[in-house]
Order: sequence, then structure tokens, then C-alpha cells
Amino acid sequence: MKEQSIIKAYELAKQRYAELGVDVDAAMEKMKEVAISLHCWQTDDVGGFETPDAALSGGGIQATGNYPGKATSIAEVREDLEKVLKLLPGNQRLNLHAIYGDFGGEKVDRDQIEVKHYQSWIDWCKEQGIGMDFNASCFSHSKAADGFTLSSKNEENRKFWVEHLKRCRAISAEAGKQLGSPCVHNTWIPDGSKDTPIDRNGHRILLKKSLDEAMEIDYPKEYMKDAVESKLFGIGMESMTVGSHDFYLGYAIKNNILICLDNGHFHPTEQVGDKISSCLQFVDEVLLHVTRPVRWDSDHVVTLNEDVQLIASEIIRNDFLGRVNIGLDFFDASINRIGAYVTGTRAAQKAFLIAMLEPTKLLIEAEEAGQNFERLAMLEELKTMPFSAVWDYYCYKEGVPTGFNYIGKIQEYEKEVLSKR
Ligand code: RNT
Ligand code: ZN
Repeated sequence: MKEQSIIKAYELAKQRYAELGVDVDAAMEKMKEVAISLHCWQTDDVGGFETPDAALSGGGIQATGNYPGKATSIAEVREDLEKVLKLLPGNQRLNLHAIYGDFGGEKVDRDQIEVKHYQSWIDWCKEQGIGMDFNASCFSHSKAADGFTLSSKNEENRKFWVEHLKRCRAISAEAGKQLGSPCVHNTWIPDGSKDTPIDRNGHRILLKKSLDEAMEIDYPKEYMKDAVESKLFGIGMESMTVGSHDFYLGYAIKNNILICLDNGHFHPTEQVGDKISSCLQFVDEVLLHVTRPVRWDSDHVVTLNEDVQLIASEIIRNDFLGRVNIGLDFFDASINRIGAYVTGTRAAQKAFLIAMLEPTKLLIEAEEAGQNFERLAMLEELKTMPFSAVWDYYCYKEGVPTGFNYIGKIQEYEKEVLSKR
């Protein structure tokens, strides 16, 4: 796209938005407050580098597809992430899973991990000038093979996962301390039952006990913040999920920690965008896992759809950016993974910029005056406002490819790097 046409289109768009009382430059400035945490697991289909043959298994998370070019080492994950960072406007963070530790070929079980195994990641984040978030990995492990981790009735296994979580929290606190930005530690467990269980309560008592034990140490909020992620069901766990939304929302409120809302983890007619203002009445902050469920928690690449738009709009309308931590959670192994990454992250960013270009005051005035036709009509008209001109200019100003142009950059990267793996 020619520089001239980007600027020209932007100037016209700016006028159109100004007619609605929207300040486009202020919106682009506000985009600085939107930090998106990039989930490292899009680079290698949630495999990790624990043992030579680490592979995703168990617990209802599934990456489908075998498109060539997947990252097979930490160096390759970083190479990919650096490429992704270059193609995105705005601010990002890294969201690391414990299985991505730098173990140097050594077999380090999850109850043995230490800060030293993640120091090279912390250093990498420092070099990139970004913050880091972290996740306990309670899946793809022999001690999770029976479908239970923190809620296991096998005391040896339960203790093992409690130890893992404790260590992950300590690593998070150290990462946050070193990077000068609080590390959000998220706990998600696959625990549940394929068929109708009897002792739902027993497992929930154990999960609560395990979380209490693992979270005994209170770290300063400037270093780390805890989040717990609920889920409705997983493949192979259709009948009961121990860590349900009711369970974790209760736990988060009681302990004033973060609730993690993954928009693939609810009934398809429920919208996470609607949950934010409910949860934030009772907890200080939430963590989001922005994803695209197609019929189930399929973790398709995020697109600019109404669900994602409602999430972004709710955050911006209510000035919740300081209380919402934004993570992504998709892993598509059937297409160019870096293309998936950039497309999905840009889609989430677009939703935020669109939200910032909304004349919210006008809409609220219509709503409060009972002018619901007018509200509906305005929302419809807003959908076709010249947003792309603003988006292109924003990308141009940020020094990243505008519009379709990032596609070619990813094709080049595929040719030069990914296809040689
Ligand atoms: C699984 C959860 C969880 C995982 C990641 C890898 O259903 O969404 O967040 O996707 O931790
Ligand atoms: Zn998730």
C-alpha cells in the first residue's frame, strides 16, 4: 500500500469519526495500554521441550493438523516469536508454559523445576522489552494419565501436582521481579470424568485443598498474580469437570485472585464479554484467554467476530483495561503457525481499536432515553465505518506491515525459515 493513500484514507476516516465526537488519535494512543500476552504454545502445538519426544496428550486439549514448519527447539520458538513481534503493532507480553523450560537436555520432572530452567526465557523477555506470564503444565504427563491432577485421590500424584504449582508460582514471582512487571500465573487442570461420576464433591474438596496448599505463600502483587481457569468440559471429560466455572469463580472471590475466562470454555450461547462486568464486581482483576471455539473448545485462530468484539467493547466502555489481563489461547497446527499467530493477534487488536472508536456516550444517551431503534441503527452503521483506514494508519505509524501486506512477509518467512526445518 502506498504511503500517500494510507495517509489520505486516514485523514478522511478521522473526519468521519470526528463527526461522531470520536478522537481517532486518542484511540491510537490508548492502544498502548493494550498488552496482549502471546501464548508460546501456538509455535509447536503445545508440545514443549521437556523430553526429546514431548507431545501433547490427555486432558481434552487437542491440536489438529500437521502443517510443516513447527518449532522444534527453544531457539526456534524464540525465532518465531521474534518474527511475530515484528509483524504486530502495539505491546505484547510472553505467555510461557512450564513445559517450555530450558532444561538443556536434562530430564527435570515437574516437581523439580526451578527458576534456573526459565532464566533464559526471562532474559529473552528482558531483551525484547516485554513482560512474562506463566502457566503450570498439568497435562501430558504420566501422573495425569488417569484424568486427575490437583484433585487426584492418589495422594502421591496430588502432592506431585501441588509441588509443581508451588514451584511455578515461585518462578512466576521471580520473573515478575526481574522484569519489573507482574507475572500472571494461570492454573488450568484437565481433571474430570468421561462418564457420570459419583464423587464430584470429593474431587472438588481435594482441588480446593490442593490450591490452598500450593498458594500458601503470598507473593507481592508487583511480582506475581494468581489466576484460575475454569472449563465446561473437555474431550474425554464430557461428564464432569472438577474445575468448573462455579468452582473457580467461588475460589477466586474467596481468595481475591484472578478468574481466567477462556471464551472456548462455556456453552456456545454464553458470551465471555457479558461475564467481565459480573466478575469485576467481585474480584479485582480477570485474565482472558481469547480464542475461537468452533462448535466446541476447538481453539481456532481468533477472528474479528462478535464474541471477541463484545469482549473488547466491554473492557473499553467500562475503562477496565487496568483490571483485565489479555491472553490468547489458540493453536492451529493445520496452517502456517506464524500466520495463524499474527492473524489471530491482529484480530484481537482490531477489536480493541474498534472498541476505542465507538461513540459510547451517544449510544448510552440513546439507551437511557429508551431509543432502542436508534441504538440498534447506530451499532449497525458503526460496523461499516472506515475502520480499515485507521487500522492501516496505526500499523503504518507503528512501523509494521499494513493491511494485506503482512501475508507476504509470512510467506517469505515460510520460504526462508519454516520450510527448512
Ligand atoms: C485448556 C485451557 C488451557 C490450555 C493452555 C495450553 O482447555 O484453555 O488454557 O489451552 O493452558
Ligand atoms: Zn485457556
